[in-house]
This record gives sequence, structure tokens and C-alpha cells, in this order.
Amino acid sequence: MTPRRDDASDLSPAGAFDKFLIVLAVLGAAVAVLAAVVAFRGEPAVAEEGGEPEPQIVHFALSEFAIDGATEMASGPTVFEVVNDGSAAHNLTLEGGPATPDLAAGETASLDVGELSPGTYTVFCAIAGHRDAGMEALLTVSQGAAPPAEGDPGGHAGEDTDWAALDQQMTDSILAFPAETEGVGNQPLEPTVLPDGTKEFHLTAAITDWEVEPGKVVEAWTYNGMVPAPHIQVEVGDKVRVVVDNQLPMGTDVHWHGVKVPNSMDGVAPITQPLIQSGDTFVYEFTVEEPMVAMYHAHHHGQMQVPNGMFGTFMVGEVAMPVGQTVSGVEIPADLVVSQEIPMVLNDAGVIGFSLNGKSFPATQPYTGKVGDWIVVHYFNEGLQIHPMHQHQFRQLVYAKDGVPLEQPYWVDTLNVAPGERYSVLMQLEDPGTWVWHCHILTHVEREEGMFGMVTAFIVEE
Ligand SMILES: [Cu+2]
Repeated sequence: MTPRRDDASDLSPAGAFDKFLIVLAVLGAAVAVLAAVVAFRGEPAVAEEGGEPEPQIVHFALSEFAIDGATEMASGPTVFEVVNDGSAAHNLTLEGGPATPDLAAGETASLDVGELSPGTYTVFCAIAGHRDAGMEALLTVSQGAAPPAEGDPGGHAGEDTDWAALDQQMTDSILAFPAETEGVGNQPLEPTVLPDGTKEFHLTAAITDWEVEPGKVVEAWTYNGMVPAPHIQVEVGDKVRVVVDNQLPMGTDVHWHGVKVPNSMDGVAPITQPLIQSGDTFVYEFTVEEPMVAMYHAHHHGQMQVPNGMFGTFMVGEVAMPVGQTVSGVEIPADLVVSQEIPMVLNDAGVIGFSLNGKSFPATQPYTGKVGDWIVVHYFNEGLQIHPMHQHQFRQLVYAKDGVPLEQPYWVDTLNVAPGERYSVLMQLEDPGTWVWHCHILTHVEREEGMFGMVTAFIVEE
């Protein structure tokens, strides 16, 4: 081997060859480093010989209503690979830059965003209302190499996927159930009974902390500091008065969804009443004349106030059950005793997100009962999407829709509940065990980090 010379001016053929070898060695090392980076990140970032460098690929997954994906990346030519994992149409728009077409559920698109310089960028879904509902993300672009990718939240596992780790994450997330969190929603609101018998309730609308899942505290928009808002129960014939104190930073109103009220009490500012300005109060007064399974929520900027927590249940009297009837061969006892009546309020957006009664699994409440118990569940969908609610073992007898008793009740194991709808069901706990009860849109209950969202269980004892 030719000894290495330090004389840089040596242009003899041997010296030039030496330099060539050194250059090759340096290039080789550089390629090895790049290869290592590529292997680690799972995406090509190498320069093609004599051509443009290949763009870095950044994955985004769209859903209702979130944009999941890397939030930190390197500067340079970049292509966004976008998949719509949601059930509604979405797009991905780079603020001040290009956008994908609107993608239907399951569709994908590549978006060449050109050369990204170091700085911060915003991406969002440009479909009306989706950005406000949470489909916005901030990207940080740094000079040079990106920090290591944290896995692909869109669920597009590749060669580098650690399957055992995914198994463990899911198992651990499930075993965390039930988990303690601060705050319980749906608590009964006690009225003050006025001399003329009117039942007066007080609601304060404000932004308050709410623990959605263990350790995840959000700034919820609440009535009386809870999600769902306090449960209001009144009887047929009651005169109802509700004093609403608005401590929000913006105006609001309250719509009594499913309750028959005079037009001036319908809660639609500015048509039926003036907006309740921040710091003001408004009094709703009406008499309830028939049994109802209803709810109340903000109407003004409902797309923001409602998903963020401003919704509650409102019940008038009791809706008739099909006792003594035989439905598809199953006899409902004439002397039926209901051991529990459960409000199940669904949400899927805003700061609360995918949740049952304001909590996300594993913080959702587990329900307990004994074999033979009859249970009533009222589903209320205050979210922006449909949720097929599935009980693993016990058939649900749908006996009322939006508080109206059905002349022909029917049995289901999965019940679609659309936004604004209420269903009342009866079920009997026939077998012991822990029986899972969840929304059957699977991305509403499971993600790469494990189980979350709209899942709970019935724990039935002998
Ligand atoms: Cu769902």
C-alpha cells in the first residue's frame, strides 16, 4: 500500500489516486451514515447520483377531528402522504401553500409541498367547521435531519414495526380500565321550588378544567363545571324555570332539544332571543306537558360550544316501556323492575373528543349488575358523527326513539345513534362476566397507543 503523503500539492498520478481513495472513503462513510439514518426513519432521504435529492416523506392521518402525524421534520424537499382514516371527507391544506383534494373515507393523496425552509407551518382541514373542531396541527421544520420518527399514528406499519410493542401497548391500555379521573358528569341538578310550584334550576356556563382520561385535563366548556352537564329531571305538568349565567368569554344560548317550548324559549339567538352576552344571564321558562327523553345544549356557535362540553340530559316523566308484551318471542315481564337507568351521552369532537359521558376509556365508568337484572339505557348523541353502539352479549330492546314509545319495539345488538338522536333500550343481564360495550367504528375505540374513547363494560355477577 502506498504510504499516505501530506503534500497536498503533489499532483503525481499516485498522489491523485490516494486523494481519490480518501474521497471514496469519505463518501462511503457519508453513505453509511445516510443509510443508517434512512434505516432508522424508514424513509429515503438520500441524494440520487447526479440528480435532485429525493424528498422526505411525511405521513398524515385525518380523522374526526384530528390530524395525526409527525409534527417535527427536516428542511428540504418534502412530500406529505395523506390518508383519510375518518368516516367523513377531509383534506390537508398547508397554510399559504398547496392542499390535497377532498378525500373520501379511506382515500389517500400525495401532496408535494416543495422545499420546506426551517420554521413553523400550520396544516389544517379546509372543510367548513373541521379546523375549528380540531383538525389543525403545527409543524416545526428544522435545519438538517429530523428527530427520529415516533412511529406512524396512521397505522401504516412497515418493516420496522415492533409488533410485540404494539401488542403490549394494547394489552396495557385495556388493563388500565377502570381508571380514576377527577370529575363526574350527569349529576342530578336539584331545583329550588318556588311558592307557585315552579322548579327553578341554575346553570353557569364557563370554561373549566375537565379530566377526560387519566392525566389529560382539557379546558372544557361546561355547565356547572361538569361534562355532560347536570342532569335535569322534571315531571309532566311541571313549570320549569332555568336561569343561565354566562361566564364564557363569548355569547351563548340554550336550546332544549326534544322539549316542546314556546318559540321565545327555543334558544336560538338572534331569532328567538337576544344572545346571552358574556357576563349576562337569561331566564328560560316553560311548562312541560308530556314525557320526554331530551337534552339541552348551546345553539350559538354550537359547532364549538357543544363538542367542547356544553350538553346535558333533560328528562320529563317516564317513557312507557313495553311491559307484558312479547317481542320476537321474548316476553317482557308485566311486573318488570328496572334495576338501573343509565344515561349514555356520546361525543366525538372538540376538546372532549371520543367519549362516553364525558370520559374516554379507560376513564369511562364501568357498570355493574347481577344476573337477571333489567337495565334501561338512554343513548344521547351530542357528537358530530354516527355511533353504532354494540353490547357484546345482551340484546338491546329499542322501545323509544327520541322519547316517543315505539308501537313495535325491536331487538338489536348494535344500535346506530346519529347526532341529535336519542334511543331508549331495555336489556337483561343474562350471563355473568365482563361484557364489553362500545362504539363499533373501530377508530373511535382503538388507536396505535391502545384502547381509548367510546368503550366501557358491564361487569355482571352471579
Ligand atoms: Cu363511534
